[in-house]
Amino acid sequence: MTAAPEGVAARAADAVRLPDPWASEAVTVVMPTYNEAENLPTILAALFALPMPGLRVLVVDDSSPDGTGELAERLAAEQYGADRLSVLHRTTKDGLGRAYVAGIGHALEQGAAFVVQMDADLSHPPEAVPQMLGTLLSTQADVVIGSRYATGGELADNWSLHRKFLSAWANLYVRVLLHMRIRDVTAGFKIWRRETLAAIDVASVASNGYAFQVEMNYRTVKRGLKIVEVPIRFEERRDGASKMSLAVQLESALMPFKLRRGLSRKG
Ligand SMILES: Nc1nc2c(ncn2[C@@H]2O[C@H](COP(=O)(O)OP(=O)(O)OP(=O)(O)O)[C@@H](O)[C@H]2O)c(=O)[nH]1
Ligand SMILES: [Mg+2]
Repeated sequence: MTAAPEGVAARAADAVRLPDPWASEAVTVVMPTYNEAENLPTILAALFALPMPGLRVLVVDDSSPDGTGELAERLAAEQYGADRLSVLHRTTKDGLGRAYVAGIGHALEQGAAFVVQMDADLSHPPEAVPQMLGTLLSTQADVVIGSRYATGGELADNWSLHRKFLSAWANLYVRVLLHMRIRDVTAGFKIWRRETLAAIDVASVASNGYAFQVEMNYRTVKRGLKIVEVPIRFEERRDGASKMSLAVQLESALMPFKLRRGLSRKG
């Protein structure tokens, strides 16, 4: 069952409290949005309820017809302040990967020490963010993945059987083809150190959709960097429509072969 909006923020306020200076680290959540106006106020309320005073959010909106970008601007001006919430407006919807490359680049320019990748549809539990940062710092990992398939991780019961099957199949396929020992290799919920993003040259990552997540992992593994998974419970999107398309699925199916042959620009 999906929790009520107040429940999401209450759980966030109750999240793991990190000791200082960790609690106050400069963390930027980069959140791509396309028609997420129904979800945005809830996810932002939860993120800003976390006991992490250094946390900022950068919404990367591709001119959503439902006004998500303008709503984010309004929330920044009237509620959270431009120092905590900012919006990167892009003119065309050209996929999750492009939005992330632009957003992560922007967050690094603005001085983020850590970057969180997160969906806006309430699939990723905001209260896991402090735990993921704590794990990153305490295990000296280079990236931490919020993982549906690590021991203790969960998938919401209402995720359709079709989506469960597709996700499990995609994971197996990628792990076997690319020899990566990551349990949730297509996960979109992660926290990166800025040094890791520099080391994998995020600006040159070419793929989009789920393949973007895979290419980021592949570059990290190739450089011998350390990936740690933290179990999370993944919820079905609360409101709004899915942007999953056949193009996204086809790209995900082909990208592992490209990566294997080193065809991705800087693989
Ligand atoms: N800026 C931008 N954001 C996007 C684009 N495509 C998807 N998103 C956002 O990326 C996040 C993940 O997309 P989803 O539609 O939830 O994809 P999914 O999780 O595979 O599918 P469902 O949860 O079933 O809808 C959401 O916050 C979307 O609004 C895009 O082309 N541009
Ligand atoms: Mg989603």
